[in-house]
Amino acid sequence: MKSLYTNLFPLLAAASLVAGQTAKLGQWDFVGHSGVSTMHGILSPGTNKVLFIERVELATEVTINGKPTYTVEYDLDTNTIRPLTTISNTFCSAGGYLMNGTVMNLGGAESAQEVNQGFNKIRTFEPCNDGKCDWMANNIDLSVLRWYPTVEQLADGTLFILGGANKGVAVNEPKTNVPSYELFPPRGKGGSYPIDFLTETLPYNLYPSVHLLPDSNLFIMANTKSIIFDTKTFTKKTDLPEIPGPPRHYPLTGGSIILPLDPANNYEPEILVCGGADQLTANAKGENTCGRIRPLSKNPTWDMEEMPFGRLMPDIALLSNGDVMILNGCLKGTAGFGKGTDPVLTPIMYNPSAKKGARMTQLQPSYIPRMYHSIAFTVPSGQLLVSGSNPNKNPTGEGPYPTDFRVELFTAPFHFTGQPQPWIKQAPAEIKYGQNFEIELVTYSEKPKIFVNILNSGFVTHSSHMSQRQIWLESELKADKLSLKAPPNGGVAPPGPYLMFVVDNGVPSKAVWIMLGGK
Ligand SMILES: *[C@@H]1O[C@H](CO)[C@@H](O)[C@H](O)[C@H]1NC(C)=O
Ligand SMILES: [Cu+2]
Repeated sequence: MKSLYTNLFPLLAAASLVAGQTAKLGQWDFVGHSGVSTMHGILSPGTNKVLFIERVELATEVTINGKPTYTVEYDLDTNTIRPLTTISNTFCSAGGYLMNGTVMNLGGAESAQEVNQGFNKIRTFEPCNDGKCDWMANNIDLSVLRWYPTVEQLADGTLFILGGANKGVAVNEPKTNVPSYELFPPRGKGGSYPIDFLTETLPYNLYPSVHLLPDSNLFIMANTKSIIFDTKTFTKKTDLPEIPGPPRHYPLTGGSIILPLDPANNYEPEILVCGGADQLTANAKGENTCGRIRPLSKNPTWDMEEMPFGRLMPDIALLSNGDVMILNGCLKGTAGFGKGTDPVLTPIMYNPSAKKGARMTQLQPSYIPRMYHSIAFTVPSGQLLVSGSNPNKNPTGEGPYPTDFRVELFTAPFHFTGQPQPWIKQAPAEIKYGQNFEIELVTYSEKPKIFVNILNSGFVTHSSHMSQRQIWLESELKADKLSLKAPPNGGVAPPGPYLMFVVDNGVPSKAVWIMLGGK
């Protein structure tokens, strides 16, 4: 069989050569095939499975009853795929969790290959462990067409759906711009409401950055501008200073993240924005700066730092120990089909609590270019899933950057200290805001030094990690029981499913799923 996979096998030998350096630099493992090109990815809550979603295109190898489909459930235990139904075209869509753990995927593109248009469609998925769940069409549509919108979960669990374009575009413009937001579930009469910020930030305002702040308001960024948006009145509250350097959004795509929130500093939020491209040409240079800002401080300013190299289309992912990985992407060009070159294979580990200048460490390079349409996020094992790359209009094994179906797991250096991982033996399935609760823990260290966090790995697409969030919990160790306190409210941690990791002397456990909610 002539398969898109045939170009991979010589590379496997190369992977094992690096084994000796794992302790210091981390380790890449090629674990399986994604079947579809992994343009979007999200964990299926309560399971060890991931949902991969691509766009409707030619030549996918995954079918249901002989018909191609464009989304699968990937099982991390067996590294196998289960084809799911394509309800409507998911091309450049967005998503997240409802507070009961239902997975939402919304927005998209025109009808193609006998699949309905998805611009204003909402698709839902109720997670399962029995192989019986599938995508379903939601009975309410979005109120307008949205391609490249962003979704962020609000403090009460509602999804805030922002922006996009009313058709696929290389660069957004006034006639394609959708400068509005809407909520899911809709409130009152529903509908979309205008937001001037998305007019002021043309043309670089697609997949805008949106991060929920602990005061329940939103940090919104597009192009070089950012604001705080009040979620009671749904109006702009404050303008923040402009980030130095080039625009940071599509097609000059950079990445952004809210750093882990910590009760030790009263959950003071910090936003980190890295990478992008310096101009809208094929010769554009990957931007090498990161900006970091405290949006709720008295005088918010962008504190700039340099990465060892530039990076367009970075994925910025939270790791199980609270460090941040900056990976994937390339050094030259812009986002879009065939528009990026010179892959950056070396990931950066960013330690948010280190001093400026000492935060970034270069890790083991991958051997797979992860260009346009690739993803990365932390999975229940505590490893980072890295997949995708399809800068081609349709999947192809040809060209400088063939469509890549290899799923990798990256195991970070902190797993190779020689100390066994702590083990969460027993934990509640659900916790309520402010609740004190206990978990049973097995640790192997002589002097346990325990920290616990909960993590939402987010809905990941196009360098955008929607609703990605990590919160440290107050904790106290008594014999083999660990006393913990749930986050105080939904501004700190919106209700819904989280992975909970215990970190002992820097070594994280595997995660258990926990539902956060209630009063
Ligand atoms: C989750 O909530 C949504 C919206 O309220 C609802 O439609 C869905 O049935 C719920 N799912 C479960 C499993 O309860
Ligand atoms: Cu795209």
